[in-house]
Amino acid sequence: MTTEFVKNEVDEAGRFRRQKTRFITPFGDGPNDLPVEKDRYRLIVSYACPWAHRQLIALKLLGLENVISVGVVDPVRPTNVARTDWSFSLDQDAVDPVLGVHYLSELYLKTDPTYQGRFTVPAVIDLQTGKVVNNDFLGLLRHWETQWTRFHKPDAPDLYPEKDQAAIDELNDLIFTDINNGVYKAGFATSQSAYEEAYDTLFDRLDILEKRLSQSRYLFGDHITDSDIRLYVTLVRFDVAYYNGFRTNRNRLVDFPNLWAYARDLYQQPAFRETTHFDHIKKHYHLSAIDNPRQIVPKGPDESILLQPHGRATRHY
Ligand SMILES: N[C@@H](CCC(=O)N[C@@H](CS)C(=O)NCC(=O)O)C(=O)O
Repeated sequence: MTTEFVKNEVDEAGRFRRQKTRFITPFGDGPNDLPVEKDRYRLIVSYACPWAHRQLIALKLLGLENVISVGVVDPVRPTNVARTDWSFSLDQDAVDPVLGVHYLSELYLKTDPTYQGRFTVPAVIDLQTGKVVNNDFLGLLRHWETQWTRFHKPDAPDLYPEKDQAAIDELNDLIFTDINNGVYKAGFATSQSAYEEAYDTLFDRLDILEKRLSQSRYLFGDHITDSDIRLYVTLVRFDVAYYNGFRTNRNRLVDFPNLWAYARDLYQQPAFRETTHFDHIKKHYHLSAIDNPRQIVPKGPDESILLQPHGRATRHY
């Protein structure tokens, strides 16, 4: 498996340009919205995928994990089919127990037999039809936060507080464009200049956030918000996958004092730790996402250092 699968998403200068999201119908109470109903949907994720990981963190923080069911694909892409796909080979008989399919592509093609895009996670399936109704990797998080409030647990955090919404949106743009997607732009670039452009921007933005996190525990003060979830999913993959796999190697996460302590702070909270599966992350990136002809998965780094004290809860900023 190689980066071949993104070949349609590279421009003439070798820059990675992500495909447009196909299924974006929002959740809500409007006539054309997806109805907000318990036990109606199944969210298909890969634990390796940062865009899917952010959904799992939000579901747990908000108490939605018993409202929306979750199916997990094998982090290693199937090699017994000619297409690039995700399989349910971790499940008994390699079949998703709820949807009864072997591959994610079956769900996309059942929804639209002419579908031409990549078969991506996260994908929300309507259990009434077995079809993909939303694979909006950017918008889904906001839906759980703002449209699913009637099912939030009583002490759920407000991940998108009204007073900070404009600032959160602005910071999220930077986090998405230059950090979350920035690592992919570096990793999937097909020219030296496109790679270096992505690399320089990525580290410039990380330097800005490093400074910002010297002044507050989280990105917006002392409460976790949507932006923290978005940043965490890239940070926690940084030294394990991106640093060598995507050549984002100016320095490691552990070399940034504040970003590293901040990542430990988040990791030590159940919604983050319990959804972080390093075995899936390492296998996916090193076996399926990057060229690795000998298919050897790096043994390190030592992930237990994420449990070292972070000191951020008691620090004065
Ligand atoms: N839906 C978005 C982002 C989600 C995404 O790229 N997910 C990755 C895993 S992190 C995926 O499922 N890729 C499948 C593929 O490229 O075939 C996209 O279309 O680019």
